[in-house]
Amino acid sequence: MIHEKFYWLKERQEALLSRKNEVDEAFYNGIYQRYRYPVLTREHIPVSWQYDLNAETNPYFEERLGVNAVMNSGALYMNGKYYLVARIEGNDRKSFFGVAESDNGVDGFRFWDYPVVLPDTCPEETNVYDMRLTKHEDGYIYGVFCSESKDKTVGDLSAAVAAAGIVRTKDLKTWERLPNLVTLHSPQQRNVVLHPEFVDGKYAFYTRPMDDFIDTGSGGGIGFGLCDDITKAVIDEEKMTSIRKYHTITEVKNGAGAVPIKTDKGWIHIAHGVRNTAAGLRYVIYAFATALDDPSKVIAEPSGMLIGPRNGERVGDVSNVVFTNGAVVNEKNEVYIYYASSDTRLHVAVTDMDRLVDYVFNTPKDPLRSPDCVLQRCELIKKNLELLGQA
Ligand code: M1P
Repeated sequence: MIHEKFYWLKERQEALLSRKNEVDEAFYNGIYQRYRYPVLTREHIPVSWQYDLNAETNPYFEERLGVNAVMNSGALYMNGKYYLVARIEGNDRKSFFGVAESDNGVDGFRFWDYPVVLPDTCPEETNVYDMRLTKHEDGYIYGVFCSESKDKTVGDLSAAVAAAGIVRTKDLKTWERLPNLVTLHSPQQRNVVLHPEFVDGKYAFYTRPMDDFIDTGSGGGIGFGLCDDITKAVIDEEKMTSIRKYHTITEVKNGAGAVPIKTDKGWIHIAHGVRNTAAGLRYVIYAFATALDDPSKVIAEPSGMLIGPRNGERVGDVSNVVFTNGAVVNEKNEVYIYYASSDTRLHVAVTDMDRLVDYVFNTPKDPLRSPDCVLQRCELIKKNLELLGQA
């Protein structure tokens, strides 16, 4: 017999799933619009994933397999629908993936009946998260994610090794697991993204060379490497693309985010940058562009952040974080950037290609020093005051 509480909980969830999202009118920057409600939260997880519905075996209708957070999601726009492969973190701290689908990209996301069950080919793998979905010109949809295992070479119980796991699919239902990416010169990798086109006839990856699980150490920023065979992906040379710089939003580390978006002027990348503060690390989202004929060469890098955590977004399991690993463009050239806040929930910011291109190519660069930054701002003010006739 189904427990009566199930119907109560289901009705409550239905109200959430059918709630219309609204543009957050209190926010304006001309670049994108924020939305009032997150698009995915732990409350979006189907009741049947968490509760035993049987009144005999669960008389108190207690949560049996709770979910703690729904966050960093890969994104795909396909056949008029918006798909997210969300990172779902159970109460047991292990993450897994679930596909959620929506007709409009800003609300109504519903998870499919079952979470994604990836082929279990790596016995050492303990945790998986942050899948980037690349619709590659070879015809497959690739999922590149962080595959984490315990570092057994040191005595520290929490020491871990991060590698890039690779799967591919045609329908988000059947997944083929390929061997993890091997980078010959970087001991660890996280935030790896597959470029959607062949480069010089090869598969191209954005990497994030790391000496250690948390610290990038000597890793200078976002790398770029080529490999001949994705079924045995090995990268020798990692060239640097967007590099970390002193006293900027990327000082501590940065990492590729969404799959690059192709525009007439270049590939637009939406990535994350990390700096340190007295309250711990602060993660923000920034953008840059690389050349169409050389996707490793940065040709534009607007100053500062594109999206930072605001209001309630600032607080969560890992506070003061916004993080993206998915953005899509629809046939109207609208751009949906999915970003998680504080490792807890997922939001959307919506813009369009013209605005995004304008932002990336016309926002001034970071002059890197306060005296130059203030001069840059004075120049803007001067022009404006002249225009206003107040100079
Ligand atoms: O906790 C913030 C983010 O930390 C990691 O990002 P990075 O590798 O750049 O430090 C990731 O594990 C990410 O999942 C997480 O949101």
